[in-house]
Amino acid sequence: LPIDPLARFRSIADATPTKPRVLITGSLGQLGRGLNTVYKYMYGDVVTMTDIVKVPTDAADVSSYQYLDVLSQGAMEEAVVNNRIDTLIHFSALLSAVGEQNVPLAIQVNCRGVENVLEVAKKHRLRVFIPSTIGAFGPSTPRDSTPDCTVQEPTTIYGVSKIYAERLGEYYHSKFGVDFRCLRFPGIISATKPGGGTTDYAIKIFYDALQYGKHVCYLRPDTKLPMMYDTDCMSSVVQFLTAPPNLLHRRTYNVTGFSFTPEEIATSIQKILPNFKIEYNICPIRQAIADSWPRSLDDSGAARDWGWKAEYGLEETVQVMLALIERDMA
Ligand code: AKB
Repeated sequence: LPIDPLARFRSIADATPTKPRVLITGSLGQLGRGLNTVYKYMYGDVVTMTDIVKVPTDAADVSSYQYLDVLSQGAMEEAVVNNRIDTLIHFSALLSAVGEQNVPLAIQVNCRGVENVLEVAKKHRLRVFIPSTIGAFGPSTPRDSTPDCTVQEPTTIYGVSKIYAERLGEYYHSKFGVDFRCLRFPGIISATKPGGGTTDYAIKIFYDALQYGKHVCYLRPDTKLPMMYDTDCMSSVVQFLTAPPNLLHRRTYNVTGFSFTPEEIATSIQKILPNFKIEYNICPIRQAIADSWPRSLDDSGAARDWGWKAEYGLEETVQVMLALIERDMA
């Protein structure tokens, strides 16, 4: 692998030896299992993983798992009390493309879920992390080097619900002192299944490249979007959650890796797999969403305040994704 994926987590754990007790909602989605593995590496068994589906039988990495529907505040409180939780990481959400297909469910999960999380955090004095997204911006936002503080007029229910999470979290922080922390993620590239987003092509392209030698992309070849590799995403979460509160000048920060178009990522894959081909069959819904989002994010606020820095660029990401998926397929 081009980068030692564990070095950063070792130094964060050394600098902050106090073990947290963490509950992750939606932990069987794209990011939860990876974050559980990171925490296990840093502090041992400190995570209670929760979700509403059965753990896949081959998921050897899933430990301390329990059913939790984020729409039940009582059940969430019970899980927090029984497991002596001090840090709640709220990953449950319907993403951008799937949210447009079921707006009432997106409102339930994304808005009611956040309300429950913040109430439980207030009552039990929890540190709480809720991810936001480039989807919280819209067509009237400056699309290049989008700053932390700018116009936010999203056109998807996902974006609307994420602004609600940002603002409600900031409100609970200033009104009730809840230690709310929020990062706006770009598309996350991981060797795990994504769940109904607009940036999902940037994962599927690797599986297709190795399995079929060809990917049919639902976005135009020149659609530039900001992205970040999985390990950088994990380290942004643990680094931000261990940052002393006095360093934080805001509670919601942009973080990002690098930006590319489908054409550019295909060219990078072709450097390793010369016969790989990309074709296009545009999905108007996902294209319209992508066209309303930033092309790149300015994350200098996170860099300045708590030392955030992404390590993976496009070339490293392509190398590591192909290596991991090839290993899993073997
Ligand atoms: C999506 O595409 O909906 C997500 C995101 C950028 O928030 N991956």
